[in-house]
Amino acid sequence: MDIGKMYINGEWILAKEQGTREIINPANGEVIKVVTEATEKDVEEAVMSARRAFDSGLWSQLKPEVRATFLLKIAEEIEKSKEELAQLETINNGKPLGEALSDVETAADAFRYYAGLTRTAFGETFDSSLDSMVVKQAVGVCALIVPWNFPLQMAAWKLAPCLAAGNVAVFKPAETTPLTAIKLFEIFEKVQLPKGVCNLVLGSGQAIGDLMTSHRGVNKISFTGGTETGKKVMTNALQTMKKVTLELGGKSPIVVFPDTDLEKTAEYIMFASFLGAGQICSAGSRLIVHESISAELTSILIKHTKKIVVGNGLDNSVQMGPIASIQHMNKVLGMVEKAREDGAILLTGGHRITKAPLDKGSFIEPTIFMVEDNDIEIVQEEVFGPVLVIQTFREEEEAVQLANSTKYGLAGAVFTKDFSRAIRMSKNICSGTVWINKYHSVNNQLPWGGFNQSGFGRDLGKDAFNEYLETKVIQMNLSNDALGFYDSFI
Ligand code: TXE
Repeated sequence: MDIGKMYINGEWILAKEQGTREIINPANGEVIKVVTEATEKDVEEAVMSARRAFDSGLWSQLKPEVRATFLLKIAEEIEKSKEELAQLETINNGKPLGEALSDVETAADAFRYYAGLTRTAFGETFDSSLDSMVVKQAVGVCALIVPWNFPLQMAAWKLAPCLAAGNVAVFKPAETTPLTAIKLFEIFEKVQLPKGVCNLVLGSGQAIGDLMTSHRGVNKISFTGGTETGKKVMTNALQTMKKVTLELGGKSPIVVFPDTDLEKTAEYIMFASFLGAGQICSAGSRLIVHESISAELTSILIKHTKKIVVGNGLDNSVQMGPIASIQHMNKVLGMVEKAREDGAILLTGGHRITKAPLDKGSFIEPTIFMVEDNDIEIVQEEVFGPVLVIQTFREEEEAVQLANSTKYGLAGAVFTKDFSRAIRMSKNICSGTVWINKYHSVNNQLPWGGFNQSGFGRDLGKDAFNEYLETKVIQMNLSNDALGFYDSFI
């Protein structure tokens, strides 16, 4: 088996210390690839390669339309490799093929969208009395770190705006899901992205994350991952005052009022909670439902949740894949166990699936709890698995209070036919996105990120593009007059 390599300074290389890692298919536990595993020496080389590329201006000084052409070619190549990329994502992350295909389309669209924005890094000019201009320019070397739940899509969400704005990158996928990133870098090579502009390092966050986020040669960090890791990233970045974008965990509420169609709403709730086996930062993991409809909605949810087809994502009939790794499955099962100890009432699911052939993979039943105590771990902490907790409310104010009662603030949803209430609730829920009568719709044009401990800064939209730009003021002296400040010159 060929060892998967890193891409540094336009060359495919093995890690200097020859470490390797087995990449596992979470649907059956099989080794699908062995990849090289970086140490800090490799990160040093990658940052230096990026630094040289940025300082030479070979990318930042290209005309925007030329940079845009590269991005458009990348989008085209992603689309040409759509099937292969989706298959890789499914065998590496476990998500059903249909979800993987949609991720690939979103990734291609991100490169296309930011190709358009490349030409819009507008500054300002001020009238003759000021003789000044404000210009926008690339920030420099960006360390981009992504997790394992949307390996390709998040790579695109970070690399596309980074490159569009004229920056260069050192990119690290999650150590367990590097396969689509390797393929993406093959595309970069194919479209002849200049050497050193995008560098790929493969390795564990614990081993190389600290250097990536503290290196003096790095100017900006964009990180998506867990809140605790985000805090470490921020602490590291502090020493050299890097610009930081953090997209972290969530515990998103779904508030349901009695005036909704319960069957339709139930389907959205299941989609919110169980898409990606719940391993989505914006997963709707807390259902806050009006007490008058709680029993009926709960019984619809239980009935349909039991019918979710769980299995290998390569099988077209499958609706929910495995948990992305054994380690993470054990973490999720531990939280389920703790929830029971804490008094949450298990309504359905709650176990690892041990029936062959799923016993070889890391599969968990879609799980629903009813809870009364708002302070227990299963309500307050991100599970990042297919686990929904149900709480009830009487008054709208109580629903808002419950919705805003965790440390997170990434997303939320409200289901009601009352327009005024929908808007009022949207304004009152403290999160970066609020969906009304829908869930999980994300578009590359719309900024994506969180309030509170879900992070700060934004991926996507013009906001992300701007985060990869510095603002510079240039003031000009167009006269020949002397300054006249020191008497001795007069
Ligand atoms: O995340 P980590 P883990 C949440 C989710 C999950 C928890 C832990 O609740 O249960 O985080 O998951 C890299 N410096 N989310 O441990 O460690 C790591 O290599 C720099 C939500 O997998 O945050 C990977 O590339 N980087 C989240 C990336 O961080 C470091 C998605 C994410 O891994 C690092 C994933 C360090 N010191 C988990 N340590 C979301 N927002 O979608 C690790 N990494």
